[in-house]
Amino acid sequence: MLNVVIFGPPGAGKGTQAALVAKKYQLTHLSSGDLLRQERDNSDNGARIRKYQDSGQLVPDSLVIEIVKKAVVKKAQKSGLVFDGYPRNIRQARSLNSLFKEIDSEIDLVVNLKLSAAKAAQRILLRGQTSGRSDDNRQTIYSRFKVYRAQTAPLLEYYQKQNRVMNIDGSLDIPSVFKKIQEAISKFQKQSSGK
Ligand code: B4P
Repeated sequence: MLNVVIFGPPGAGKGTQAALVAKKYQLTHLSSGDLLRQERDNSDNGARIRKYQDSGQLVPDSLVIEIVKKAVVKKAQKSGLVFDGYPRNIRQARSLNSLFKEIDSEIDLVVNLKLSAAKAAQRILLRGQTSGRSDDNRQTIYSRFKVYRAQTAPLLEYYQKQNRVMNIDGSLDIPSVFKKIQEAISKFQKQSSGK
């Protein structure tokens, strides 16, 4: 069993790396951004979710926490989970912690992808040319960064206190970042098998 959180600012490569980790280690990939986009298209909460995503603000915890909880309970498998974009504030982290306690498991590793705002913005604008995502534009990127700094980045301290954070240079190319993540997972697995 392995449960990993891929952490980092918007555009750091969370979605890209979470998909690679899920495939390699046979984990279930849970992206709160994707779950919210699906919910937006299929539920009465659609207009509310769209309003927050399009402005780069966090969708209210009352909605996100429930949606993620359902997905965790439904998808929790023996092999584990890889989270991308979740948790994004301290309330979500605490709720995830309690949920994992309920299923007698825990977050093993938080992979922090480090990337400058300038590089991340470049990537997001590039993706915006083809993604069709209404939040991949210059104006929204600015809000997404502001929200990241104010609400999400402080979570690192929460996980650092638990000794779970591995910092990785997210500015490298995709295979190089993935290689470093595999090294971090391997180190964690060796440490925990030696306990
Ligand atoms: P997300 O969908 O999570 O969007 P994001 O933070 O921008 O990350 P994303 O996964 O898209 O980008 P990535 O770094 O993979 O969130 C969107 C919105 O949903 C939020 O603003 C918020 O409103 C809401 N939301 C989501 N989760 C929430 C939560 N928990 N609570 C409340 N609200 C929530 O990749 C970016 C680009 O870089 C890609 O095009 C990729 O191809 C490219 N790339 C990746 N790695 C690269 C590399 N090494 N080199 C070059 N390019 C690379």
